[in-house]
Amino acid sequence: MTLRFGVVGTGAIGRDHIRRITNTLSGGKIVAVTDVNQLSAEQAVEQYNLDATVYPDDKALVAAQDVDAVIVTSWGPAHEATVLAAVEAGKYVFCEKPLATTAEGCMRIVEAEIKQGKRLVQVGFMRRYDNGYVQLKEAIDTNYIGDPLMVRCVHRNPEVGENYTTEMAVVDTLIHEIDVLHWLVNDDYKSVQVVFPRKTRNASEHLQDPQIFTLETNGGIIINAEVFVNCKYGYDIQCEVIGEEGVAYLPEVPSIVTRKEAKLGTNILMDWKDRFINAYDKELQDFMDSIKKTGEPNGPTSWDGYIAAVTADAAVKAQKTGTKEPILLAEKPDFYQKRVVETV
Ligand code: NAI
Ligand code: ISE
Repeated sequence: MTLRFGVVGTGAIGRDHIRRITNTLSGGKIVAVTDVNQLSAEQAVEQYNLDATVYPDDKALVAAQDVDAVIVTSWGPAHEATVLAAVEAGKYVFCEKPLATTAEGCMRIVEAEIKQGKRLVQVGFMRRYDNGYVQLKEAIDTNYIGDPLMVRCVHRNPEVGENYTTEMAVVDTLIHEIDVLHWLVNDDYKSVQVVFPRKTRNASEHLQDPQIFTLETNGGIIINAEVFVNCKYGYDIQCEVIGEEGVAYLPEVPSIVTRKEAKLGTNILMDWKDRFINAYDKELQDFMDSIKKTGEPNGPTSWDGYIAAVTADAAVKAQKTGTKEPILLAEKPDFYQKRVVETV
């Protein structure tokens, strides 16, 4: 069985997912596309030589008889409406982060999904599929480094566009750490605090950059996460877990090492698309395989989308107050308790 996809939003990552489903992965086919910029949708069809219909909007695409699953890669504020329409129509959804821009919006999706009686939604938190994070998790879950006590992370981008704001450091960037870290250490967050080091002259007027977040879990693990989106030198993701019996590091991306002119050198990637290319492939392949095998997707859930939104809200508040802000989650519904997510 081939899963027939409709794509809402044919920008950067929308096209990247179209490319991987069309050229790299197996079991899926793009049959429909839409974008508020119709020209972009038409160009995507042409670029990948798709046998796909261009729809005027997400509602028409969701309603199309031949669309089994919807990929949501529009701008964040548009996600909720499309996801809700697809879930209410009983269609599968792969939604890029954020699931919705508010915790209330995520909760509406959670409720709509529960009403359908089965999992339909997977959120594009791809780091859970990254080999390095999977190995880190194994070191924790097998108790190889003992109980985790502290985590230190770095999320650096070489630069960002003019429209990137202080808040986006949370909702666009830290959101990946927010998701992957609670999964990694098997604990929920309790509070978050933010401090702003001296600002780089490379950041725009409306962006405080870098920022340092301290998250505390219910079990007392302290996580320090730096977001620095104008670091200039590369796209750099680091993570170190300090346990009672040892320490585990996220592996560096393999690259040749050169010795030249009295220098030892190794390359650093510049683009997030390259850093997590295998993880993006794996998450979508798993989405398709799992639906075929079990009738439900297996990756990050709507509830994970909700946890990320609540945590992001508290972090944005902490940016403004400068104090420790509590992270208060609703009780996890039984519907998601039963569903154990395995992404290895
Ligand atoms: P983009 O700006 O390149 O593309 C978004 C596209 O969606 C544009 O072509 C725009 O015209 C279209 N669009 C906006 N609202 C729409 C609507 N209501 N209906 C139909 N089309 C609409 O943005 P990009 O970088 O592709 O990001 C898209 C989403 O993916 C964002 O939510 C972003 O946070 C997420 N993302 C996730 C990444 C990850 O690592 N998992 C990486 C990059 C983006
Ligand atoms: C971008 O939107 C992403 O999702 C990338 O994965 C992330 O590393 C980057 O910082 C974001 O701006």
